[in-house]
Amino acid sequence: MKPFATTLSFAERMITPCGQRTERRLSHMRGMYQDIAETEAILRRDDPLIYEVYAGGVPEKEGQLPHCLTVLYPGQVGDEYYMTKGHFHVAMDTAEIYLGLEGEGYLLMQTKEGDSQALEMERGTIAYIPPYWAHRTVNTGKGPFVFFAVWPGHAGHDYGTIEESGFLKLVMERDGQPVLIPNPRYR
Ligand code: S6P
Ligand code: ZN
Repeated sequence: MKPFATTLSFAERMITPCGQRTERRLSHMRGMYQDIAETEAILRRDDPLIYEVYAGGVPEKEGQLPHCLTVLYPGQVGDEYYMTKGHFHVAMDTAEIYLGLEGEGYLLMQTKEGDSQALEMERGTIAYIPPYWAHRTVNTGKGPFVFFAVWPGHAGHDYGTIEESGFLKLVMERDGQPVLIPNPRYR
């Protein structure tokens, strides 16, 4: 492999050239939002784009540092703000760094032992996700919440655990403000 550089375009909110672009629509997140009836009602009309991920083109291999740009759009399903699926790393003892570039939101984190933490993120926030912590971002702002992430190449992504259990905390709008509340469906 040879050294290379790519361009993070702040205006276009993408990495060029991009290794891979992934889009997550509401239909990819069925059952993840608290209000299942509202999810299904939205899906009968439309399939909104919730977030896009632009990968920087580095292989997910030991020794490498894959990185990507996430563009999480503003919106809500009922009172719950748009969010990413969230995941643990398969190699649990791997960390990750997020750098906030635009907009605002929360980085929700939790461990399998039931510890939970939420960090507020905005442009310039460098958030550190330690080993063993699952991570999900939530857009609580009016515009796109954009951040850059870097993680160890052998980390791997476990989405199944979160699909089963959900996150300990939900980020909901109450009187126009984001509030964190315990997730009644957390298992
Ligand atoms: C990867 C890193 C992020 C997320 C992205 C989308 O380790 O945490 O790049 O992949 O923000 O979230 P998710 O949970 O759908 O992968
Ligand atoms: Zn991760």
